[in-house]
Amino acid sequence: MYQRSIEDPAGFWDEISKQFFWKSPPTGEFLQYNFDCNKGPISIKWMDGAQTNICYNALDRNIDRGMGDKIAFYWEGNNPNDQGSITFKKLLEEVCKFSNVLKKIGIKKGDRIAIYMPMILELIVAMLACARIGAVHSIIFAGYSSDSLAGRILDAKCHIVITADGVWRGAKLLNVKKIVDDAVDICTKSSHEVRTCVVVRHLSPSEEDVSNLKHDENTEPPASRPSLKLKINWHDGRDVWWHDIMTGQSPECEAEWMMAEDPLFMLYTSGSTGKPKGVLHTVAGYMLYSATTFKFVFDYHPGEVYWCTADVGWITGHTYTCYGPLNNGATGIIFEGVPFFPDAGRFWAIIEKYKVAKFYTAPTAIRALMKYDDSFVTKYDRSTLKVLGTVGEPINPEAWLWYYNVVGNKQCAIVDTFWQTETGGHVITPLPGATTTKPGSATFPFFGVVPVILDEEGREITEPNKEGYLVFKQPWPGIMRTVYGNHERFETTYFKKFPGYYCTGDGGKKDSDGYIWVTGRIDDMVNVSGHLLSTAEIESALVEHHKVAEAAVVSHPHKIKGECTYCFVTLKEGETFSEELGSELKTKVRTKIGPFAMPDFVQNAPSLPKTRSGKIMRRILRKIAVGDRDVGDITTLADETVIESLFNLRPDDA
Ligand code: 6R9
Repeated sequence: MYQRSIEDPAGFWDEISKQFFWKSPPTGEFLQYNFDCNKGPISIKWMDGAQTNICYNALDRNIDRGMGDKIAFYWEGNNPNDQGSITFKKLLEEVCKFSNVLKKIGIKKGDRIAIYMPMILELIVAMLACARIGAVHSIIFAGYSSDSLAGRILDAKCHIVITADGVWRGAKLLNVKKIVDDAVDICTKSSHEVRTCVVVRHLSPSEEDVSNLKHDENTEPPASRPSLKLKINWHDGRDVWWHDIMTGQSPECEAEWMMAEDPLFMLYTSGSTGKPKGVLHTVAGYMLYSATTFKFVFDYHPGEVYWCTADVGWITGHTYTCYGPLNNGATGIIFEGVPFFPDAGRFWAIIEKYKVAKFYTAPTAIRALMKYDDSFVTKYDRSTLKVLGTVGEPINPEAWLWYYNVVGNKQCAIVDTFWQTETGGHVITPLPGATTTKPGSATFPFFGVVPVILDEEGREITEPNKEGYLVFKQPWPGIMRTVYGNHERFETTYFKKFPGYYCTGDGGKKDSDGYIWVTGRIDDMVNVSGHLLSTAEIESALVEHHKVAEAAVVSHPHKIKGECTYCFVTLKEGETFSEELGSELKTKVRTKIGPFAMPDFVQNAPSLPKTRSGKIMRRILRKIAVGDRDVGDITTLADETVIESLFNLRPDDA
């Protein structure tokens, strides 16, 4: 199948497309593309001219196939006593009602909708409703700060935000609505109007709750919903309750028939310049690719329960919590909580509770959980498990083996799936039961994907184990089509360095058996717990502090997170560095970008190692960060004494 998929991609995917519903089927040229920026603008079109709707395929098509009463999602709350579920039929009804809501408030095909929500079923309803009426969803992970959220609302010019009042994350109660309020204020200051904010009542008590609940405000762990602790502000005229606006809506809504290459959603990912890029995916190609990778990589069989722990706010949640599983009629789980609440056995408890067969998580979670006694895992029944997946960063063999031996009890296939927000779905991955795996290798390309390793000059490296740039030679249906509002940036970021190839930004090598090993980012990106952060973005947050003149941020290895950030800051004349200032700067980054971006180390740097032309030599900073005195070639360095002084100023815990 792989051979056919790369020799005749159009024929291969045409056959697969027959499993879907088309209002008007693909008839013209199945694939048209230009991957070479020397030959003209980069463009990728699959099934151009065909008409379909991904929400219709995910719901109506499956209901027509007799799956109406099947559970589409279980919902597992942060509190183990909080749970729910929704069938395909009920999900369609809710989606149609919310589609009608969106239409009622004036949303039309092509409008962008910002979604900032915790892991609750309404999040799925909201995104599918957008897809149903042709609105472009822009989901922002509900862990981003109000600044980051505002930046994304502004970039996409969203006039509506869908959110919830709050969420429990472990023992922490987060006021989600407050972050949205602050973000909307920032937008208003930039003369952009957010007209409507739809709020799901998830935790905040209604008046009736307030009078009925005898709730000890200081009870920990948190009691079940609602919580009297959560108090939100309300902006009349702008804010509307989800349940109010849904009342009386018809549970039917005809799907908008979308052109294959119409936009489906955008999702922001870090950019090396510091400004996030709105990665744009289109309807039909993404539908084919998300569904097909899901089917083969998890070897999904009807009746199985599948669980992807990723938040829907990341691409993994888009493709492998929502669209991929639903288009296969699979039963999934939406988990609101965190792996350590109430204790480090939570993942495995959920696997037992729902008899999960296919499980998908991140290496950072595995590393964090393997520190605990194995009994946290083994006390739960995991005999239903068949495939265990990982994604987000390279997995170290030690974690891989623990996942295989302890979690999977040596009975499960491990699939280490390499892909990106930009690729839409898995691009390098084993197929369970079919691919012989090696711990730490993502193995081989998925159907339609042609990976190549290039050297600095753009020549293909054929020599085994020699590291180079990981690039792809031809498009697959799920590849991104553009950066929202900035096609030039799309071309420069991914296609300029090596004309004719899509450049991942990752390094990789092939071993003598042809297995691909992804070695990590080779641009100015840091992968913290599977989340890509741009060093430039962190640097600009740091220099916003009035005492900071210049900042340089590099990656530093971290036992659990994989990588973390190490920041060098040069203070303004007359300022002195202190531990206190260090913590203040960490908090600055946290509030500017989000909690997950908080740096682990901040070090004083009276001056930075620079080339004579003034470029910061990050290669040297990376060495200093880990205390490695073998700094390599320093002939281009303007002032050698800088190095010694920086070594002497390293924080004690680094
Ligand atoms: C899906 C997702 C993409 C970056 C990617 C790479 C890293 C993801 C990986 C992996 C090695 C794997 N990455 N999976 N590295 N092995 N199996 O994570 O998307 O958030 O856009 O991150 O993550 O560096 O370039 P995204």
